[in-house]
Amino acid sequence: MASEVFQSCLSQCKILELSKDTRALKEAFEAGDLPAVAAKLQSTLHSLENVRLDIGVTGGMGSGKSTFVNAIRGLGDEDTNSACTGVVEMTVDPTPYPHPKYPSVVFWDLPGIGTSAFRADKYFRRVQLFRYDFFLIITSESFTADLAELALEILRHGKHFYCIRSKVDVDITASRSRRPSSFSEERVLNQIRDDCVQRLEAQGLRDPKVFLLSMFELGKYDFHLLEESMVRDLESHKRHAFLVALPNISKPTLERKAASLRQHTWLVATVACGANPRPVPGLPEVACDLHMLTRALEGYRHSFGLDGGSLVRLAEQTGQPLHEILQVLQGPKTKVTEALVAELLGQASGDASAFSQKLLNVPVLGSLASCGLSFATVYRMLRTSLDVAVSDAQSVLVQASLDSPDRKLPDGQWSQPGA
Ligand SMILES: Nc1nc2c(ncn2[C@@H]2O[C@H](COP(=O)(O)OP(=O)(O)O)[C@@H](O)[C@H]2O)c(=O)[nH]1
Ligand SMILES: [Mg+2]
Repeated sequence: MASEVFQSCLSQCKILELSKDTRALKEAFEAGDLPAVAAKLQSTLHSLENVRLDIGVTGGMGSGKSTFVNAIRGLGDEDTNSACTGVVEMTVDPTPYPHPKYPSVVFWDLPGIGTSAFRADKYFRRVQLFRYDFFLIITSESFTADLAELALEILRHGKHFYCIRSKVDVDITASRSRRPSSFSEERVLNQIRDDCVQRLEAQGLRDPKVFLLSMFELGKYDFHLLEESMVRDLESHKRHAFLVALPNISKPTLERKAASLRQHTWLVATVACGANPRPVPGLPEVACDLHMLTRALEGYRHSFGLDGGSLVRLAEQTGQPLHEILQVLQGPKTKVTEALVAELLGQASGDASAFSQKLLNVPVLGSLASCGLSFATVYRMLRTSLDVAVSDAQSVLVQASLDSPDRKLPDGQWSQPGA
């Protein structure tokens, strides 16, 4: 466990660059100056929590751009702050849609492409290309020359884009009903994918990737591949913001999110023990910032869709009674309080002292001897709470899919419940 923590410290190097003062941080660490380390990491955490991410959603008219902007934020088309959707293209100007829980992650619903006199450079001047971290280009039909031109223009500016072919549910339903004897879902999907790739190649794009989606069942088809690509291409601090904000629609998403938050526990534990530590009521040998830990645990509930608002929405979307969803939770069923955090710290302190002994033998952390037990207790409590949140999120998804067996998909994926 101790070496795992040390590894985790090292893997934070990229994140630490955010503090713009890595050398001072290293020196403070080596001198065992925990308050100095904590102060620097506090500003790192603050930057991580507030990092801005702008995602441009563009493509054909009526292709599902606005529906995607809603679904990726865990919203239905009729929820408050959802983008207007419908058979008529509604978006005239770029419209920002901040994530309801993480407002610095913004999805931009961009005007659709479909006029005869299209010019990619003009379009991007109008929507201000430089504003976006990356683009999603969506079409519900073949990729046209205009869409390929759009992609090439994005490339010219050194930005990433991802091509999405939407409404594949429609193709599958049609194929199943029209040609039932020879129907193969995989074959239909491969045909669509190959056609899209060929058309993009014919327009001069090299090795294009196309992701097949249904905006009505976002977790299905190629969503996990799309997510994997987007996450891989983002810088580390933006990657974390993006992952935390993703809707909890599939097991792979939950696992990626958990891995990113796990890397964070070290940062949170250091700051909680180093900045404003106070003895924990009923546990005087442990000193930490209970308020900060309460926020961290609330953050886990929100990110995994276990907070009251998300669970109520999920119950509405799936028709499952709320009390049945709540029954499967092992972790907190209501807002996290400081009293609960103190209780969890008490449970974690039982086996933390052996762990803190091991920690003291780890170079770097050994110099923080004065807070060894507090750090070990807090770290252990955070890791356990995170594991419980991940397991609760998985149970909730299974529970949410019970009522309608169609919702449960192979490969541990689920169709769309809320964020
Ligand atoms: N079957 C199906 N319909 C979709 C999908 N995505 C969007 N739609 C429908 O297509 C229409 C246009 O969607 P919208 O999001 O408004 O398209 P936009 O013009 O690109 O923003 C709406 O009636 C949506 O409900 C999808 O993946 N599958
Ligand atoms: Mg629209």
